[in-house]
Amino acid sequence: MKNRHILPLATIIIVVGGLTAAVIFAVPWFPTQASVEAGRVDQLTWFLVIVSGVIFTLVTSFVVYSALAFRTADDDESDGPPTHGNTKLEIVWTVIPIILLAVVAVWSVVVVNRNEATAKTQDVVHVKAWQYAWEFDYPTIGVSSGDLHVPQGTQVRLNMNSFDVVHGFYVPQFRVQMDVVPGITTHLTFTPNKVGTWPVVCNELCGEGHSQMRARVIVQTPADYAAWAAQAAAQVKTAAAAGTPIPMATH
Ligand SMILES: [Cu+2]
Repeated sequence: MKNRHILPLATIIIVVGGLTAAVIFAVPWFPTQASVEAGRVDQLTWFLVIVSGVIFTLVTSFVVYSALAFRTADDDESDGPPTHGNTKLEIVWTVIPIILLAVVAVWSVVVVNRNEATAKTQDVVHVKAWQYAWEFDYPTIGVSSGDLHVPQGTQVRLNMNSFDVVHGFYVPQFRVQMDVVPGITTHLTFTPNKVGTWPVVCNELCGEGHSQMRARVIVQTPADYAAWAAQAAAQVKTAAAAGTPIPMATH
């Protein structure tokens, strides 16, 4: 590359790179990380975003600079010089994406394997989905709830069934999602690591009430969770003894 191109091109790269970095880093793109899985997913996502930002900066800068620096005069009708590619350049822009894609592929497999690994202790919850609601059943204590209560620090396994169409169980703060499909049982595991209340969102367009198909996941300390479970189980027992309908657990 000729020396006279270096300074203006470098200036454009710095300006475009600065703007790109500002958009990437100044905007809080991701919601809170509230599960062990979220950290792994976000690391991979950040890698993809930053690599994309670098490539975007280089391509945009070269295009902008070329359009400015190699513009012909308005009355120049002559053909450009004949060129037959540039083998070195083509090898570079083929090999670098191959390496990047290989890294992303291997990294993705590692993240999925670690996120789906079964822990020694799991809390199992049955999830029922229909147009347009969620229900969470706790088989060990015989309780049903409209909110998903889970203890902090224990892996949760969801066994999920749909009674009508395909729904999508998604908690943005956990960065995990799984379709809930009629006729089969699908599974999802996650380990909440932050106490708080997060939205459960249906993330599969399932009908006109799709956007209303929301619930809450309530992550509690193990002690608070045990207290909730005991209280909810007691309510069910009392109702069964009195012959009244079994209540949904309250929060
Ligand atoms: Cu749905």
